[in-house]
Amino acid sequence: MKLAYLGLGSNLGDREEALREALRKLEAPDLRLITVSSLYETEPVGYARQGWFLNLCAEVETTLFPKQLLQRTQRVEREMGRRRTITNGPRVIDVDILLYGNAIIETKELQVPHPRYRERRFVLAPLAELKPSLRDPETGRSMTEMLANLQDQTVRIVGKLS
Ligand code: PH2
Ligand code: MG
Ligand code: MG
Repeated sequence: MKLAYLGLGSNLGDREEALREALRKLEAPDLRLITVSSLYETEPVGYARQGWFLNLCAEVETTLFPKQLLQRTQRVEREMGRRRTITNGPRVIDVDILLYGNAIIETKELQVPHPRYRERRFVLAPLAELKPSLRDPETGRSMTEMLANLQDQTVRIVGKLS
């Protein structure tokens, strides 16, 4: 069993329902949701001409190996009609593997920790809510420390998924 952290985001259609559906589809006997963060409404990062996102993070317990976990997240994205178009552009659903235990993985198709999560308030705010003292396996810095060092990017808690 490993603890992993997933980051989910949506900025097209019924964003809240997309997050709810993705969590439902991810869960299985080999992947259990432990805790789901609050819902955050977040300013788009990387490509400004798109709507604001709803983001959340989930702590999951899984027997899947990292590649299998990636296949699960990609299957859910595909089933929900995700099309790969503009980098960082609008999407119905995005499911990213942020952390997988203390693993450091550098392959062509999968990098863990997620290569950009340390600069993203839309990831660190919900992660710090789930586990403020959790440390990045590469730098040893806690989620709270990394969050404190970020430039502004607007995020606000809008509630919990029902
Ligand atoms: N995802 C991106 C790029 N930019 N901005 C916000 N606010 N939330 C996201 O989930 C997001 C983003 C690429 O996956
Ligand atoms: Mg992403
Ligand atoms: Mg992604």
